[in-house]
Amino acid sequence: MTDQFDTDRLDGAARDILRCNDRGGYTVPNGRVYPFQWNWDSAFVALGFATFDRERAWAEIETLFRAQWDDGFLPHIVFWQEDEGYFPGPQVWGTDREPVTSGITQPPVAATVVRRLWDGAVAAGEGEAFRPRAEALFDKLFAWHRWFADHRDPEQRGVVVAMHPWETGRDNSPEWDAPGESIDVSNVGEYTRRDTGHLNAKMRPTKLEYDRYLALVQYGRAQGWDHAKIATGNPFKVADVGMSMILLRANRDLADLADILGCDRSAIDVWIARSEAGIGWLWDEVRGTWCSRDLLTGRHSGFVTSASLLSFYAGLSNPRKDAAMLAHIERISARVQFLMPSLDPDDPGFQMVRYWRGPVWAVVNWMIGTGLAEAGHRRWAERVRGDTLALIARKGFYEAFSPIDGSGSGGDDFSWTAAIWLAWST
Ligand code: 9WN
Repeated sequence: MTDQFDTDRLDGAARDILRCNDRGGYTVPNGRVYPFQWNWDSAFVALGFATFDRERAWAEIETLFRAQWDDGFLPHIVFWQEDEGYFPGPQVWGTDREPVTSGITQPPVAATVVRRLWDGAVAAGEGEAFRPRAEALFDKLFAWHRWFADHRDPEQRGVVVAMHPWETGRDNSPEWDAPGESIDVSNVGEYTRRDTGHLNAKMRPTKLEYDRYLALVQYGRAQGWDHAKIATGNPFKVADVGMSMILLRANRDLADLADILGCDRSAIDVWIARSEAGIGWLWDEVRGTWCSRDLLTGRHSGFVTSASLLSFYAGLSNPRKDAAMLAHIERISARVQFLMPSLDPDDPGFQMVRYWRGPVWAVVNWMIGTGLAEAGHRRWAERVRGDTLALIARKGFYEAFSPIDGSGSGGDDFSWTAAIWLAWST
């Protein structure tokens, strides 16, 4: 598949992007638009580094966990240095921590990545050298996953409840439109966005969406970023299908790591069992899809998004539901040139370049493709991988891509896109 591309040149370009965005132990997603360390970006970035610099790959995750809070919480942004280029910056978050961080988290892909880093070290005959680092990271990953169980599943349903659209990593997905209506934006006040100064506003969330993002930040700050209080009174509580599938997968990988390292896996098994028993709550029988569900109203979003297709990655297997999801892929594949659009192209709200309302994201494709391959759906797995590589080879290392014509959306020279290229092409 990769033979049709100038792989050597593109591998070199991808490595250059990671080196250029390296700020010394951590990597910024894009130097202009996102000048700090982001949580799930760093996890994916480590997959890229692992293809040419194992030491640097481990350091990426270790640096991220240096910002972990005492209760296990792992923030979505770490503000290691000042930079005026991004809003909202550290003063707006007001978490009053050292290092300065945001007060919300992001999809927990890190355990899955550490599991892969470990396998890579063992394959290279360096398992024993990396064992102490794997053990140290295991404890931190375990504490983060326990934090999810304690604070992001208030009804103990085996799902992950997002308290902010930014936590899901899919900021302006239409899944948050109806739940967002209950957020009072009347007191948000004036603010100046930076994203629309760097990028075409057509590719970004709207003013109303930003008002909601800011209102939720102000709410969390008013609670002193006490996550127990936030889980009780937050005006936005949505069981996110993406984070729920990702955490289930991450817990399976963490349990494997426990076995490998000789650690106790009993609590992890409880979390896995709870998810396996409860995640069916996110199946929308009417629409025939996995999707997010508002905890406050009980309503399913009803949207088919790229996150709906992470059930395979989560290791879920149900012949009827799997067949329904494969039928969605088949239908969608006839409507777009490049899989996997972040929103069903048959949805009236589909927009080919507006962020999480249409564009293809390499990192989500990596998870979808990995899951499909593991579940034995090789044809679709290869299609998703091939489309991802083709988009990058033809258009460049963009943040995201139009599924219709492949045009780049968002920032260029993007770290996680470079990382996925390396992880999938080599
Ligand atoms: C807010 C860094 C991040 C990604 C998210 C993506 C976008 C931030 C923003 O960029 O979100 O966290 O300001 O737009 O949606 O998934 O981690 O690349």
